[in-house]
Amino acid sequence: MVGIKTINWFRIRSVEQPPRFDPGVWKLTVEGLVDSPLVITYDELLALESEEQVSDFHCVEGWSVDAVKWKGIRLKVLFNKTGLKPEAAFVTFYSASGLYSDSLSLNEVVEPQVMLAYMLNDELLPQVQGRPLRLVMPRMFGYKSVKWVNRITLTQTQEVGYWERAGYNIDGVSYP
Ligand SMILES: Nc1nc2c(c(=O)[nH]1)N[C@H]1C(S)=C(S)[C@@H](COP(=O)(O)O)O[C@H]1N2
Ligand SMILES: [Mo]
Repeated sequence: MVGIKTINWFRIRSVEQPPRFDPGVWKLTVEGLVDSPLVITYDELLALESEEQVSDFHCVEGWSVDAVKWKGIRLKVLFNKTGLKPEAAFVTFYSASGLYSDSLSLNEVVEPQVMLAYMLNDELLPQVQGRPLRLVMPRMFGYKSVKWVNRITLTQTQEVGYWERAGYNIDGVSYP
């Protein structure tokens, strides 16, 4: 398609410049309503128990990518390390840019096809597609799949994400 930048058949959609990624400095933080906050390095992330899946991707604009192969970690792997306080009910994913975020309920985040992915079609995520880590939530529209995730917080009420402040549905499945 002329004039539309595609990679891995995705149309690149970013409201911010890809944040710089330095594997020696990068950290992922899990905090909020957890028993013990967690900070892990990039090497530690790659050493966590990982899984692969093939799932479709849908953008609210009406384009989809079929059969995307992802590799990454399930959220449970992180939560098993941090423990969760009984009041924890929602999970927010923040981009390293500080500009973009979105959230899921704790139930949604442990659905079978939800993961934090670091590989796409057998390669490390391209920088514009979230390197080193992005959320994958195939059941919901693409705006839920936060790129460049480096901070995850557990809260009692749901945080409203970037596109939801602009009117998109917080449930991520129906048109605004
Ligand atoms: N950090 C960040 N994550 C983001 C976005 C963004 O602007 N910033 N856009 C979202 C939207 S609307 C879509 S459709 C997908 C697009 O993913 P892609 O750029 O890999 O095609 O990323 C989502 N995640
Ligand atoms: Mo999107």
